Amino acid sequence: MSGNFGTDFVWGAASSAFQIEGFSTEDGGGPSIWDTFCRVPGKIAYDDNGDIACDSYHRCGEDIGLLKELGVKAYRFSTSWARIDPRADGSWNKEGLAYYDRVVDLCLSSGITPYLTLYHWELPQAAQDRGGWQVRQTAEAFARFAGMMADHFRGRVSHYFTLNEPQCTVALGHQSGVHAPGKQLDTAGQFGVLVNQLLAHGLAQRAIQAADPKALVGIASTGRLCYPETETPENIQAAREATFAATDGDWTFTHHWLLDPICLGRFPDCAGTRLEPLVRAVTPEDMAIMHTVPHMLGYNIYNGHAVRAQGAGYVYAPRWPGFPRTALKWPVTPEVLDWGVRFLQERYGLPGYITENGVSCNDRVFLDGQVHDPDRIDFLARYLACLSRAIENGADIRGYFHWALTDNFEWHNGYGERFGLVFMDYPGLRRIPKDSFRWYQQVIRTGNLTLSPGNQSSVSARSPQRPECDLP
Ligand code: IFM
Repeated sequence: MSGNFGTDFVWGAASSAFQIEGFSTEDGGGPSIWDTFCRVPGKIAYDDNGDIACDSYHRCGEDIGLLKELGVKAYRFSTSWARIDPRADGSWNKEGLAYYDRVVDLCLSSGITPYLTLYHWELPQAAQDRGGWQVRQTAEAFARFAGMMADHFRGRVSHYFTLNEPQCTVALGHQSGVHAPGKQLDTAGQFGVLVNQLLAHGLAQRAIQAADPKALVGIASTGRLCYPETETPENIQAAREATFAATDGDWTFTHHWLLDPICLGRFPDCAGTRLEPLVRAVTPEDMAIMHTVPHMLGYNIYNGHAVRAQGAGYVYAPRWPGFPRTALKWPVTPEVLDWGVRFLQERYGLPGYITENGVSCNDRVFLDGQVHDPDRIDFLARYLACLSRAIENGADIRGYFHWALTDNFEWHNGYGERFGLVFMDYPGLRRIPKDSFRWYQQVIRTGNLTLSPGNQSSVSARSPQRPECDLP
């Protein structure tokens, strides 16, 4: 099957600084909250840490060579704020910045457009010591950093994402505490962290545009998405409602609590919830800052919920025993790249990019020395077929960044999870392109989603895994 991806479609791959670079403090860089968090016993699986990671700090040439071989048009990577601005006070660490000059210049000389994420969770520890995302000062410091970056990279970088998945900074960093800085705040505290990130986005976008009026700015969002269990009008409406529901229970992991203020200038309607008084306390002046509409939205999408209409409301369709899951036990639900994307498009109407999508598999080197990952190929073929369907139905999705280019440090799961198209042979760090690397290479070249050149069976745009049975 060929996807409906036009010739301008931006095929890419993604990474983030802390997950691949290692050597945070080399050449004058400062520690980030993740360096600190990794030192707390029991926080990271296998007691892993980011000290070396994939050593991309020294091997970026090899990684960008792989991107070139893959044939991507764009590379989404993040710059470590702590490496460049270790005290988060605007005093530049020139050597840290020089590393990103190399990354950007290597991309450009390889014909790859850099899509630069300014914050992918590596908050300078110095900023955390002053209150981190619980204080407004961090938003202001981030905006200064963003403006300086846009000034420095003017003419070389024209696509920026301000923050990556602020939802995770709230939910994992300040609610459950499984991510740095490991806080467990109450609802008011969590909402404060969201507000400061919303201010950070608005102030940063303005600073970027002031420094480089030609720059395009976005934000990378994640959260719950739903799709109809079967495509009846009632189920479609139910899935839309479930996607954008505002409840006390799970507001932190939703797209709309981030994107409504940014794109629509208001918070979701949350009458009758604990959030209502918090929302009412936001001043019109702050809302005006938050309401800085981006040029593009980034969507990081991995899975979703099937929903069916029930009475005047909806229910999540139960997942049957043995429901397909990834190595991380995340459900495999390709339809989310169709309906989830359509719902986001309807609500925000902005050009979008899938800034992350991919799968963790139990990859290993086989006896033949290769890394065979049919699970990933099957996953991507299904998800991309669904994305193609969303585009066919009017969703303005302009690019797709596979998460990730290489296996890397998967936060509190350490190096145990592998999301890469390229296998990282720890600890020697030999990079071995997986079968999926070759498969994605031919998708980029031809737009063809067939599973393998010898297998012409078409890929269904729906999950064929649903068992036929009479059970309710
Ligand atoms: O590895 C992460 C990434 O840093 C943020 N989005 C989800 C990925 C997989 O968990």
